Amino acid sequence: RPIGVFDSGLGGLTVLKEIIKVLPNENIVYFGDTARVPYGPRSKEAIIKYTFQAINFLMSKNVKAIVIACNTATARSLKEAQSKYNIPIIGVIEAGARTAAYSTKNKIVGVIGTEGTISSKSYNVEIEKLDKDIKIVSKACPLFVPITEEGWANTEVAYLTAKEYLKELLDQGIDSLVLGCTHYPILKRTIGKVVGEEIKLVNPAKETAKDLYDILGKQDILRTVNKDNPIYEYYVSDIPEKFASIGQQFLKRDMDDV
Ligand code: DGN
Repeated sequence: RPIGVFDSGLGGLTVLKEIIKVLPNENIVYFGDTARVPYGPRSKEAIIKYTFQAINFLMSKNVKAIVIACNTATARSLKEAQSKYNIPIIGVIEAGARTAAYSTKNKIVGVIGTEGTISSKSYNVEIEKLDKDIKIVSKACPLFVPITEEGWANTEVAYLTAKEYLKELLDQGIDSLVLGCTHYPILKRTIGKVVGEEIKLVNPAKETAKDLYDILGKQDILRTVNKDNPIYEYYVSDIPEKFASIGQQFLKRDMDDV
């Protein structure tokens, strides 16, 4: 049985990429809700509805576990999804918070994400569970999503946008920065230029992939025997052309099954 990966659009491919690195033998079904992206500015109720629809679709593909790769959907609907369905469902925020809490030395952590993720304070809640003394400085950076989708991640526009968004966080003396949105790892080089090498950039997808490995291992549902190549299937809720072309940059591998 495959693993299901759900995102509001194509950003979740950065998470898929990390999952494939850690679990190269697994079959995966990816669903991107491209008709309704972005989720960032939407209400909690709308996002719960969309997430349940996405999970129902993935369940119809007989998935054995689901990763909600979207930070906004994790922030708004993970708990509701976990209590409604009886297969393992994980999000990206707990793993990202854990990585940040362990990486910070001066206990000042920056978190960036969509408006929905930042206003939910989900990263704050998860980081504070691990260490109450960590100060969290957060900032919504909605323009990063269209900039990356335009293929402008390494341009002057991206650099100046990052400089403007991140100056408050730098003023507060953060030593770690959580890239709390699926698109932001694509901007890693540009963000790194703005914040400098001393600030650790945290990509929640990396630890999420390890969590998934542990969960599948514990339930004894890992696909360890690699007799055939794994199958990756991609589904989107709107026309697939943009997903296919830009998706390749996000995934840095060819997608034949869009
Ligand atoms: N996938 C979303 C997230 O990680 O929050 C970003 C895209 C969006 O829906 N705004």
